[in-house]
Amino acid sequence: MKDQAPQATPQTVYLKDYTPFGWTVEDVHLTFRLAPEATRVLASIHFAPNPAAPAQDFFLHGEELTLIRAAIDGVEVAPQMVDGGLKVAVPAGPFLWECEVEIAPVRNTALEGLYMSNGMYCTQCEAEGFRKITYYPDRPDVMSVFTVRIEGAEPVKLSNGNPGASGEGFAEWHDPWPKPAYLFALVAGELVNFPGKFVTRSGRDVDLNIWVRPGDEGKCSFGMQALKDSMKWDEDVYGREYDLDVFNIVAVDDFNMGAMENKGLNIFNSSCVLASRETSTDANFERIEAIIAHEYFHNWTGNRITCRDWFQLCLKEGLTVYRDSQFTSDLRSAPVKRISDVIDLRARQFPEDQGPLSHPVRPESFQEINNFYTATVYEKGAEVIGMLKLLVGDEAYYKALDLYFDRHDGDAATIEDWLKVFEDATGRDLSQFKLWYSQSGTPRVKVSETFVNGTYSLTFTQHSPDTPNQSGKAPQVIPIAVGLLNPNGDEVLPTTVLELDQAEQTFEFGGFAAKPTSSILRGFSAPVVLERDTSPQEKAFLLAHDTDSFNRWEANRDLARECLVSMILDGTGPDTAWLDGLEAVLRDETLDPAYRALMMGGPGAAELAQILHERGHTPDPEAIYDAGESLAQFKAERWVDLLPRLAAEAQVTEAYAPNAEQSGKRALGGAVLSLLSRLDGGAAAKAQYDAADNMTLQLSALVQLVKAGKGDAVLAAFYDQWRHDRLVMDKWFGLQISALPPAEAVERADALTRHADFTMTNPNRFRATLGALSGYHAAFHRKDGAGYRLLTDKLIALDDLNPQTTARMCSVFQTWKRYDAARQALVREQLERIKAKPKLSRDTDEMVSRILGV
Ligand code: B3K
Ligand code: ZN
Repeated sequence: MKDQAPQATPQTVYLKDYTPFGWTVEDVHLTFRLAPEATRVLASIHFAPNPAAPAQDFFLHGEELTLIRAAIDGVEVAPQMVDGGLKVAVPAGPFLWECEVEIAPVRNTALEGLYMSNGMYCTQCEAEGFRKITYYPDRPDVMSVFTVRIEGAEPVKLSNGNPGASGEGFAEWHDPWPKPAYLFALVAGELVNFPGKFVTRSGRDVDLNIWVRPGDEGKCSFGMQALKDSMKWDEDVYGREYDLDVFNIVAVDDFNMGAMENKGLNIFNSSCVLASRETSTDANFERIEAIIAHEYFHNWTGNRITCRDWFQLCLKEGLTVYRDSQFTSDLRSAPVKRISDVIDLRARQFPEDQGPLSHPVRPESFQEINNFYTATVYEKGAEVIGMLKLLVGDEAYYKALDLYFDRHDGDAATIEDWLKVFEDATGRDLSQFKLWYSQSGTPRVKVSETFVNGTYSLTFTQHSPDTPNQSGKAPQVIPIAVGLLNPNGDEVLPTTVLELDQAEQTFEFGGFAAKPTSSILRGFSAPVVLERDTSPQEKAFLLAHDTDSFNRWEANRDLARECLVSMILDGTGPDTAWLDGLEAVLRDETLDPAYRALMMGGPGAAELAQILHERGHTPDPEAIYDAGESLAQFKAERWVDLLPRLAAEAQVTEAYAPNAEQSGKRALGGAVLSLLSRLDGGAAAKAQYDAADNMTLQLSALVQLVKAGKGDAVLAAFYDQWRHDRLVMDKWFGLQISALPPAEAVERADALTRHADFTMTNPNRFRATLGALSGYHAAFHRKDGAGYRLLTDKLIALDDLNPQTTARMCSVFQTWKRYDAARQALVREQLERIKAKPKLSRDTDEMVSRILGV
C-alpha cells in the first residue's frame, strides 16, 4: 500500500468548538530507520476509548507522509485518506495501532517535522509538526509515554527522556513523563558534547550536555553555566526540580525560531546557544542566557503542565516569559531589564495590538496556529501575569503557583484553570481581570489632577479602542502604581498600587502643604498607553528626581519624543532645557552605566511614526529620519566635553566577562561612540576596531565606521576574518544594511541577496538580511517603494521553501495604513502580489489576508 496523505485545506478553528479526543493513548513506541531521502517511521500505539469524550470517528492527523502499512491488533487495514490525515474503523474497546510511513527529511525545507540541517537530523514539532512524522492525534491534550528506537549510522542519536539500550547502529530512549506529541524530539548526527553536572536539591544527579558540531565546543561554557543557573533559580524561587537523569541541548543551524523546549532534549537555533567573547556581543550573551532559562523553565510551565488546546498558548508562553524576565532581573539589573522589556513591548506588541493583526492574549480562532506565536501571546501574556502578581502581592502569587503545580501536574490545562488557582488561593474574584485574556487592543488611560485644600486627586478614565472583530469593550482591571514627590523632590507617597476597574475613577490623597508631583504607572505597571497633559517642567522635574528608575527613564523618553515630534512637525531646533536635564543625569556617576546608556536612546523611527499617526498626522519617514540625525548631531556638538568623560568611564580594564556590569559599561561606550564618530570622522571607532578583543567592541566600531562612510575596507577585512563563522556572518550581512544611509540601504540589501554566502534556506541568514531592511524604517518605507518590492520578491520565493518564516516576516507590513496614500498603494500592490502567488502557503495566506483586512 502506498498512499500520500494530502495537504490539509485551510479552515478556521474556534476555541468554542473544543472537543476532547475520543481515545486515550496508553503508550507510544516509535522506531526510526534514518535515511535522508527515505526515512521509515514505525509506530506502535495502544489506544483505549476515552469515556469523557463524545462519540466520534477515529481520525489521526498526518501530512506529507507516505503510508506503507497499517494494522489494527495485528490485522492489516486500509485507512481512508481524508483532508489532513486518515480515518479508519476501530474496535469498540482498546486496540493496538501499528503503522509504517516513509518521509524524506532531506527535502524538508519548511523545517517542521523531521528535517536535516547540515547533514544532521533534527525535529521541530510544535505546534503541529508531529503529523509530518507519523499518523497521530497531534493535539496537546493527548499525552502519552514515548519509547523511541533510532537506527542509523550517525554516531550520536538522541531523543526525549532517559537513555536506554544502545549499540552498533541503534539507540533507545524512554521518556517516563506523559507528554503531547509537540514535545517529541529526535536528533542524530556527528555531534560532540560539552558536558556538565547538576545535583538537584533532593539529591538527583543530572547529566547535562550541550551537543554541537565538531569545532563549536569552545562556545558552550556560557550556555552550560546559564543552564545550571536556571536549574538552581527554579528550585530557589519556584521550588521546581528537574525530573530526568539527563538534560540535553542541541545546537542546530537551520531553525525557524530561537529554541524549543522538547522534554529533556531542547533544540536550539545555534545563534541562541553558542557564545564566545570573539564572536558574540554582550546582547547575544544576555539573550542566550534568557533563552536557555526560558526553555528550561518550560519543563514545568509547558511540559509537566501543558495546554489543553493551542488557544491556551499564553498559559505556557506568557508565564514562561514572565519567569525568564524574573530570572534575568535577579541575575542582572532589574531596572535595566524592565526598561528593555518595555522598549521591546512598545516596538513589537503595541503595533500588533493597534493594527490589523490585533488579537487577544488568548485568541478565539485561527487558521494556522504558527501565526499566533506572537508578541501579544508571549510578551503581553507575560505582562498580564505581572499585573496579576502586583494585584495579589508576592506571597499570594507564590501560594497560587504552588497550588497550580500541585493541582495541575500532568494536566493539559486552560486559562480558566490558571485563574481558578488564584481565586482559590486569594479569595479574589478574577472575572473582570479575565478580560485581559479576551479583549484585544491596548487600553488607553487618561489622567487629570486637582489640588484643593491640601487634597491631591487623580482622575483616571480608561478606553479600549475597537480592534478587528471587537468593539464596545468593557473596562478592565488596571493596576496603576503611583508615587508622589514634594516640591523638593522627596517622596511623600511611596509606590502605591491603585486598582482602576471602572471607566472613570478618582483617587484622593490628603494632607499636603503644597501640590505634589505624581509619578504614574511606575515600573510600567500595566501594558497601556498613558495620556497625560503635563508640562515639560514637570517631566524635567521627574527626570531629575523620580525615585522610580523606570519612570525617571520614562520622563526622559517623553521629553525626547516631544522634542522629536516638534522637530518633525514644526522644524524647530532641539529642546535644550531637556538636553541639559539629561546631561545632569548622564554626569551622575552613581547611576549604573547601563541605565545611562538607556537614557541616551530615544524613541525609534517606527515608534515616532506611530505617535504621529495617533495624533492625526501622516508620518513622513524621511522627515523622521532627518530629525533623528539632526538631534544626534546636535547632542554630539553640545556634549563635546561630556563625551570623552563618559568614554573614559565606559572603559573596562579587567578581562572580558559578559556580566551586567561590564556590558553596561560597553553599552554606554557604544552610545558615546555613535555621537563621537559624528565629530571625529570615525577616528575613535577605528582605534576601537583595531584594539578590540571582543565582538561587542569590534561590531560597535564597525557600525560607526560604515556610518561615517569609512566602512568598505573594514567590511572586507571583517569578512575575511569571519567568513568561516555563520553566526558572525549574519551580523556582517545585517549591519551594513542598517548602517548605510537610507538611499543606499535597499540596493545594498539587494546586492547582498546575490552574495555567494546568501542562502534562502537558512532562516538566520534570511532574517539577518531582509530583517535588517524591513527594520530600517527610512529605507524600508522609501518613497519609490523599492524596499517593499525587494522584500516581497524574496518573500514570494521563500514561501515555497519555508512558509513559517515567510508568514512571520509578512508582519512588517502590518503598519501600512499609517502612511500616505502613495505608500499605501505601493504596499497594497505588493500584498496583492503575494496573495496572487500560485500555491501560496496557508501560513502566508492567512497573514496577508489579515493585513489587507480581507
Ligand atoms: N515553544 C517554542 C516555540 C514554538 C513555535 C512554533 N511555531 C519555543 C518557546 O516559546 O519556548
Ligand atoms: Zn516558550
